Amino acid sequence: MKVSWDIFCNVVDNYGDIGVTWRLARQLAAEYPFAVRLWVDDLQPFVRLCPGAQVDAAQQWQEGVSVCHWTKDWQPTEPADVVIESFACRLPQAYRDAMPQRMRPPLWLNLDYLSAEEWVSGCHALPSPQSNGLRKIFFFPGFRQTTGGLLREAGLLDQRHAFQQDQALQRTFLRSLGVAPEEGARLISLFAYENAGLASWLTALAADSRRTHLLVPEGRILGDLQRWLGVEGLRPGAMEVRDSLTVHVLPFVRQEDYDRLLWCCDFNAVRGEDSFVRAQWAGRPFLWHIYEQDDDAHWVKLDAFLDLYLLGLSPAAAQALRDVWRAWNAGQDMGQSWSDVLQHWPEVTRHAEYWCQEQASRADLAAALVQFYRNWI
Ligand code: TRH
Repeated sequence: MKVSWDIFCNVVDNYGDIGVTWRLARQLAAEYPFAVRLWVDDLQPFVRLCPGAQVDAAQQWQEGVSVCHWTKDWQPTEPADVVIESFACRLPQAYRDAMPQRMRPPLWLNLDYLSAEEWVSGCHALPSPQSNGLRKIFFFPGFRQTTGGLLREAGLLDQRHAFQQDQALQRTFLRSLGVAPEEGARLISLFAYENAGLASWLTALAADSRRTHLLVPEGRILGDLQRWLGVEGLRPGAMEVRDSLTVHVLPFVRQEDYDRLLWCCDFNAVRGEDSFVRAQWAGRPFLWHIYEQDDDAHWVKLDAFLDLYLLGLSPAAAQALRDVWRAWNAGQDMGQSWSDVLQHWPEVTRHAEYWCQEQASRADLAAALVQFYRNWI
């Protein structure tokens, strides 16, 4: 009998909750002899990441994962050997009650949000007693040896490397998205929340001596983009040119193709949690639009990541990156900080690959979860 895993995902908003849990579920099913069920309470965003999926199926098989619609009228279900509630979502009461009834109660884990803050190391893998008599383990992804690591599929970096070496493959991929970049142009992808700083960045790119192609998957940033361009109703396939800047609006693509997009680009603007990690595996410099939290808690998270990420850069390059990231997240003028980053372009590009390799030298999140389970039984 295969070891069974249940992963619960409550979609709060955007794509991050399902993005992370779907990626984890797929990896566990593909790389280990496990039976994996993913319970999702909203299938709409799932279908965007996995376009072959059905939005109204109570249960469906996708890439070896049994994807189940988690509805309010919960039907009695035998709990799995390992139960993961993601981002502190609340398991159905009947399921919680059934967990201690199993002959061997499940390993119960809460998969937490990603943060580079130091306290994460101290809280990772700590148990907490629950009302059903079981203990729940708080499992934290992270960037340090003392955390649960980052999601990274087997062979991901080899695939990425092969793709980045193959110009023809990249051109074919970009053509499939309707993009044919000019020789020597800089490629930048842009995935972000609404951002008042965008206009100043676009102005700097348009005035640059080097051409830029800006590739923008449709999403929340389109309003700011339209305002700067002075157009309305931008749709995937739209292309606009302003001096040195060519803007392409792309469709929202499946998760694997989003990786390829990041791999093609010289610089990636990403957001949230999952695209933030994928940009790091792309080995290219990037800009993170962090998910805003109450009481400005996200600034602490942003600085904690920068403190780690910038280690090893020259003081001037580190300052340039810190300034551009802070300006972007404050929605402030990007002109000066972007021009400072351009001054250090070779160094920040080398550093992105160095950071990627350093992070990849640690166990990935799925491997860390599996090891934790094996130690626990
Ligand atoms: O969508 P997000 O803003 O999700 C956020 C964050 O996860 C945040 O931490 C969380 O608290 C909040 O949701 C509720 O950003 P994120 O995490 O990058 O997720 C986007 C997903 O969409 C990711 O898996 C990549 C994927 N994606 C595609 O598959 N195709 C695309 O074309 C694009 C642009 C993204």
